[in-house]
Amino acid sequence: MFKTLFALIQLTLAQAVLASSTVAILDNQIDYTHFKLADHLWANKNEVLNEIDDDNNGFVDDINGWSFIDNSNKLFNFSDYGKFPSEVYRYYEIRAKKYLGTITDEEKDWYNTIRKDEEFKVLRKKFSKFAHGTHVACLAVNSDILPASVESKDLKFIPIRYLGETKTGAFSKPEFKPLTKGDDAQKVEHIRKYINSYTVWMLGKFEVAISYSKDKAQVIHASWGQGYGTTQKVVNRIFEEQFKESDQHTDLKKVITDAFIEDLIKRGTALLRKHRDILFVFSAGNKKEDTDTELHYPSSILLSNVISVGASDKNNEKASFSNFGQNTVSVFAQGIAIESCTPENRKLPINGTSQAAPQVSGLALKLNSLLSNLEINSTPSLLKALVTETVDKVESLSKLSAAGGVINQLRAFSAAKKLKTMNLKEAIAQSYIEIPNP
Ligand SMILES: [Ca+2]
Ligand SMILES: [Ca+2]
Repeated sequence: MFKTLFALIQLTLAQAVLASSTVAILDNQIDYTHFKLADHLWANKNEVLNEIDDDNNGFVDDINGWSFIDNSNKLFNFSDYGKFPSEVYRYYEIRAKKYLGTITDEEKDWYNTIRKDEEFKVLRKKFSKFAHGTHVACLAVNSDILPASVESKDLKFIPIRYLGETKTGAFSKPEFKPLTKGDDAQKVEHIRKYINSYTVWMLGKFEVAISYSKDKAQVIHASWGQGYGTTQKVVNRIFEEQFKESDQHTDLKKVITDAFIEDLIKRGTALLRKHRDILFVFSAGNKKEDTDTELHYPSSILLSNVISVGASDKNNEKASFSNFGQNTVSVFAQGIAIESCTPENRKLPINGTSQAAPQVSGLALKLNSLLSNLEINSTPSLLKALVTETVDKVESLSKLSAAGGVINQLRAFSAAKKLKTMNLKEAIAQSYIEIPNP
């Protein structure tokens, strides 16, 4: 009798320690009421809706997350519901078919016309702000494939409204005001100072969001970035405003662009190095660029707690649009016609590294819970190793990424389970025997 009771208590204790894992998603607004997300929404146990900052973290009533854009707990603009015509949805569906090779001639004509329409471009940008975060969030907590002992509800996300800018505070973008007096050298110095303030702004807001998330989440996810081309555009625009020209100072602009993006990566590295206990997962970007040489912030940051994700296609080849980098892209994940949630309980297939990366965050969450359940100490570098060293190895990806392949969830779970009885190297080798490379 006592033996049975003892066994029962043991069982209850074991169930009690089963661990949930949380990802903070830094994005646009997220429709957390979507039926696929509702069970996964993080809840702040130390906060109630009473206009008081109960947990004294500086954020009043942050019961489910925070909007740094509204500086409030308003995580989604429900007034945006119903604002987008069916053409926008059709556009994404047909674009997915284009990349899958199943597009018809009639659809191709429609697609090629509408994608060049200026009014439609504006609408698409608005739709992206409306739907991007929700699409990403559903992929990060997707539980179609789970390891034994991990349940769907164990995967949690914190919506962080991060993209955009505000009028005041850490999220207010510094404004460039051209120097009206002085010589060229002084004007160039003025530009350099502005770019420094821009870098400080970008890192500052990242630091604020990390500080908010760090004691709540094991993973911080960012499906966004600033590539070399965007950096160049920022520099060109400032030169235009300062010198009222667009085709001079070519060499100087390049020097300043290079220094700008290098400094972003350097200071970003210093920032993330301070947060070794968090795993950061970044999308590599969609500009077909080599992020080893054309640096992409923040995904070109090289640290053991950072995973940069490129997009692959159904044949495990690089998706045509995806960035790549033998050093700076850690791994690939599927990024074509990825079906996931959009607001208003809808779904849509969308292409992008934005879609590939949250699958890696999701895998890291599952691994983190699995390791906890196995009573194995989970660290960002162990999670990274389990994600990147259990890939489906692909010859063509070996020069385009550090891991040289595409994530394989089941093999990663297999390796994690084996850590109970063997070291990481052996566990990974055994996982390839259990699930052979295709
Ligand atoms: Ca609070
Ligand atoms: Ca409160």
